[in-house]
Amino acid sequence: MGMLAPSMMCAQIDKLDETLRAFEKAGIEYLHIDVMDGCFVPNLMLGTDYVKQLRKLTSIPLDIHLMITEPEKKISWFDFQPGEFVSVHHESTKNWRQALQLVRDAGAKPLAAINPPTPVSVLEDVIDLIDGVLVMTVNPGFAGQKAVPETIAKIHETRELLARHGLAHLPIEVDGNCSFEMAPKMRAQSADIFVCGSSSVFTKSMPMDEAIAKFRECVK
Ligand code: S6P
Ligand code: MG
Repeated sequence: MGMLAPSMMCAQIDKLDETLRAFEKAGIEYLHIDVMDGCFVPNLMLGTDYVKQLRKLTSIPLDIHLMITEPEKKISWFDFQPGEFVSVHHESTKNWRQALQLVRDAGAKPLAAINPPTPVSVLEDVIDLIDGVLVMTVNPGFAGQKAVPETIAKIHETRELLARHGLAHLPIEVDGNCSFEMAPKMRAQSADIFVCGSSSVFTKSMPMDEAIAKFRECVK
């Protein structure tokens, strides 16, 4: 069964409470938080205070996606909690290992994130430090993009790499255009956690509870 991680940057701020209650009722597994610094990506989104406040509103575990330069210098700004995932991008730092280790030292579960052009082989550098992988299926920065087609095969390649290291059980998360059409293809390639944004859970074409139920069928 695939797990759902709705992208909170797609949530309407004036309906936040209603949305969180709907997620709790639907058994949503994680809340995906896009932290963007306007430098690693050309957009600004969600920060330390948002993360702190959100924890007070729900007990759904957070899945924090750091899209910030030199994350190793900023990890102490957050108060990561046990059970939370924190993704750190290969492309965001020269000190990838250090950044992932700092996430673990802070008590959270580090995920290695890779952008569409980045080869899966870079995961070899951090394989002993991670609790999973985030495969970006769009170039990070914005919701509502089309998946980069070449990224779909990278999901299976990632699973093979993990298996070679005896880590086939680790979760693979996919982020970007996890639509009703694309998600089954990603699931077939062995993705476990799906970031759900404007192309699924937050679609305007049906009520949210229907969209969640339909998406669950897509990633069974
Ligand atoms: C993009 C960000 C993502 C988006 C998500 C939106 O940089 O990391 O988490 O919020 O991809 O989903 P969709 O369905 O609009 O692509
Ligand atoms: Mg994201």
